[in-house]
Amino acid sequence: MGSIVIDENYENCRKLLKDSIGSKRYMHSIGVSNTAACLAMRYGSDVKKAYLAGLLHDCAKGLKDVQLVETVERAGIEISPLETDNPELLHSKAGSVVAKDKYGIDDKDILSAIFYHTTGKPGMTVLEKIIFVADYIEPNRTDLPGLDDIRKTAFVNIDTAIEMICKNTLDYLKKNGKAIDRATVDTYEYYRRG
Ligand code: DGI
Ligand code: FE
Ligand code: FE
Repeated sequence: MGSIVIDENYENCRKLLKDSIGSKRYMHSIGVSNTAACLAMRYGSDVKKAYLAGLLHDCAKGLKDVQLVETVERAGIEISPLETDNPELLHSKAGSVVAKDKYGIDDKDILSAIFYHTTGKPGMTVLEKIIFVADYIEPNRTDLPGLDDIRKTAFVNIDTAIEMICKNTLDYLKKNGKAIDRATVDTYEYYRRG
């Protein structure tokens, strides 16, 4: 770990995060970190890593579109035409860069969980799955279809929960005429097959 995450309760990290993403998004991040820690207990993953990945998963959310593009480009990460048209999708990839550069996170598992948290991907690691699911089910989330059922399922079979989340997201994107990223479809297809 780098210099910013030096104190036990990540006080520096929390202050920096709250200042850059605002209190509402900060509360969401706290919800994701606690939920991720619980899922890590259930699935035998590192609880502290899950907590920290959850806390920082949206750390790039305060960046403007041009900054998201710039951050991702600077790190040499390829940007698809769909991402160019929908730069908000880049907050996960940019988040892994920000977590490393600004928050001093070197842990590859944490960085990849942040990187893939929006679309997911086929064959996710346990920590990647945990952050993907915790983001959707954390206690501050409301008004999502079937949320109670997804919350319960997350602690029974996390792959089934991923399938349910992807289905909801795809339905939402179609209903609202939004562009669908290949990765979002691939994640659904992979976890649907079980
Ligand atoms: O950052 P959060 O709001 O906490 O959650 P997130 O990172 O999962 O982002 C959720 C948003 O991402 C949600 O509004 C749907 C959107 N999203 C997910 N997959 C796709 C997508 N948006 C587009 N345009 N295309 C996708 O494939
Ligand atoms: Fe996000
Ligand atoms: Fe989030």
